[in-house]
Amino acid sequence: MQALEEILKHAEFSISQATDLKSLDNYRVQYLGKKGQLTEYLKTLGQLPPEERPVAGQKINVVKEKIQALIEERNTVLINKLIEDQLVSEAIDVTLPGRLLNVGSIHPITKTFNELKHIFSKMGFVFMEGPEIEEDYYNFTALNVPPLHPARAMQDTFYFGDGLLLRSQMSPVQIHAMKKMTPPLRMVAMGRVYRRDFDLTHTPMFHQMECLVVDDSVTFADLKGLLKQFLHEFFETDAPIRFRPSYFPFTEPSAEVDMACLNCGGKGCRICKNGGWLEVLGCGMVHPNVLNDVGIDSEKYRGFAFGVGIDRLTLLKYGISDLRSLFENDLRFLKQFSS
Ligand code: 2NM
Repeated sequence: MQALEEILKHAEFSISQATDLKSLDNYRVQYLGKKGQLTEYLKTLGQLPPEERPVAGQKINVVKEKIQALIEERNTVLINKLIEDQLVSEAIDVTLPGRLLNVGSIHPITKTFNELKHIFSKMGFVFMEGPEIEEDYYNFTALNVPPLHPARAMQDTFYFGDGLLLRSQMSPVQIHAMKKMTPPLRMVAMGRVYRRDFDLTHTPMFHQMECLVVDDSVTFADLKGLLKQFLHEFFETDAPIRFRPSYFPFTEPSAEVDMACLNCGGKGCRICKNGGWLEVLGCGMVHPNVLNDVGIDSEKYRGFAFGVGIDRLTLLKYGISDLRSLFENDLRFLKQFSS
């Protein structure tokens, strides 16, 4: 009896000192396991005189239940502590500022696309599209550039053979439109064009906008007025513009248009290569051959057209010095256009 009290006292002490579930389980084995101290006692019951056995057995069971209860109690305490520790260590501070989402930005070329669409829609132009793979006829022949004409060498073209090519300008879209519709016509075609050019200022794919008006009495003065309004609105400036005579097979007369340098105002700088002027586009009155070929009577109707490089417009407007940065998709560059 004395010894049982000793075991209980020991058990009470050691169980209360158990700091984790593993050591608590060790105590369970030590007292209640198959070879545990109490189990050993139960085995010795047989050696007692028969009349003492019930009392001793009862006493052992009482101690056993007490120890079981102690372990149970300690177990609950340890598990609660474990949960509490976990709650503390995994706590989330909901008052910390959130991480910013990585928000995308509109590509500068797309920005220019959108602005051009806005400007020309307001002026009553419709936007039309066409295939990037064209027939030789729509890209050249219908534009007054017959086979073997030297003007074909003005821009090197990607040919597929079988009379197919990658369009080298947006004018084939105008040819399709003129064949389908009847004047008066005010239309714009914007999109990708392809030429065999690759250096500091040329990429084999670039973007062009071509604009066409066909009506019974349009003149070069209308073209000048339209271009002046367009350039001033797009560049948000009233810088002077000038027309220089030029040559395109599909227009007569033809001109190239310059705008006073946006950077130096015409004094001469690195951007305008000290000339004071920036070349921005080509234009002219649609050649009678072109009108007649698409079935528009050149005695009754006139047209004017211009073509402009969207990539170049974008470089000039945003002061970007290297054309290639438009095509590299470097996020550090693109992020600057996120507003
Ligand atoms: C330019 C310059 C001048 C042009 C002509 C035509 C068409 F189809 F009506 F004949 N579309 N675009 C044209 C005229 C394009 O690009 C520098």
